[in-house]
Amino acid sequence: MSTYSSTDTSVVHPLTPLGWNHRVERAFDAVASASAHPLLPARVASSRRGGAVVRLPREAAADYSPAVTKAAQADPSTAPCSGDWVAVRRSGDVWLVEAVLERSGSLVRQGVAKDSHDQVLAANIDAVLICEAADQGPNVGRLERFLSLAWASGATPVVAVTKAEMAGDRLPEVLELVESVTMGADVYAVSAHTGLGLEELSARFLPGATWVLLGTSGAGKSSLVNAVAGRSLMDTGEIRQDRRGRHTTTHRQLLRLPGGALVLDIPGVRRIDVPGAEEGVDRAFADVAGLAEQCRFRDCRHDAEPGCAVNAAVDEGELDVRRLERWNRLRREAEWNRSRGDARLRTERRKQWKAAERQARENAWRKRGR
Ligand SMILES: Nc1nc2c(ncn2[C@@H]2O[C@H](COP(=O)(O)OP(=O)(O)OP(=O)(O)O)[C@@H](O)[C@H]2O)c(=O)[nH]1
Ligand SMILES: [Mg+2]
Ligand SMILES: [Zn+2]
Repeated sequence: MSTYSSTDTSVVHPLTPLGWNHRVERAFDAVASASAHPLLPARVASSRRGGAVVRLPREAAADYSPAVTKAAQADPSTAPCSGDWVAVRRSGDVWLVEAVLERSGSLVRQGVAKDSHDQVLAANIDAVLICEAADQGPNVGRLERFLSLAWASGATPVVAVTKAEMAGDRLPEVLELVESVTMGADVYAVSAHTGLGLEELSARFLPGATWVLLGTSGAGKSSLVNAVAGRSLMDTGEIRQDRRGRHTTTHRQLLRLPGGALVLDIPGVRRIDVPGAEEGVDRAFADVAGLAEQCRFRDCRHDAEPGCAVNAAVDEGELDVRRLERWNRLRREAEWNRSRGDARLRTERRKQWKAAERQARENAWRKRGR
């Protein structure tokens, strides 16, 4: 049973300010019409193991239904996550998340745990704002990793070089370095302190679109959100001297900017492993991947094969050999993570198959016993 009819277009849906759209509406209607209970759509602001904070649009705490809990135990990446659209119902005094609606783009990193499940950082995102501070490098290897993740999400990556005022005269140099590894992604130099570049970047935050901020702790993500919003939506913090760093933002938040865009501010990430999707890596390294397509052999390893276009570009000084090495490393990592994922799937399937076998044997045994 759907409370909001999809045929009535005259009224603005109460969740429109939270990014509600036709795709989500269809997904919700499909779930709601198959449910025995009356369901409401809601968007997850933040989540933890046993429950989530959802917007209905008013904020409410919601527990997970047994089905959602069971699915999350089998595969943690299916658990409700910031940005998710869910179907909820009232059960006594509490809200229950009955289903997680199908996601569009989601930002996923490879889980570092042994079970190799992916970890969803943000769901249903349209764009990823990668924040890299101008005063600390910038670190091109890290940018390439973030970009690989962002491209794999299906959302549009945009790069913000934060704390730009701190680079002083070096800013053009910093930007040149950043732009040497950000193929296909727009780059903005911004400063939350001086306001530099904020107007240009803000123009990208279209109403109803969902952005997620990705960067290390202390990169200035929350400061940037506050500066764009013109008021303090998020706490910000000093950078600690110890390298491990404490996070100022400790849980994910879904915020609405004055212009109508939604922003997921998430805690800074230190370790970020690319998930098993080489496509993301190849999009981030479109220049190298494009060269690789011109190699004489389709399975060229770009070692010492004749007719290797990648090595030719290195020899001619057109491709930085370090970038080539980083591409190889990320591809190997993605390949490895995919194979781990495949192995896990195989193990799970074998378990399911064995359980089914056992069940069949028991059934047969019972029948014979009768
Ligand atoms: N000079 C300068 N400092 C900035 C700027 N933006 C942020 N900072 C400082 O950088 C530090 C970290 O900023 P936050 O916004 O808390 O960083 P964050 O990325 O949200 O960090 P986590 O929440 O831990 O992930 C704070 O001390 C800010 O004052 C800027 O544009 N210029
Ligand atoms: Mg923060
Ligand atoms: Zn080659």
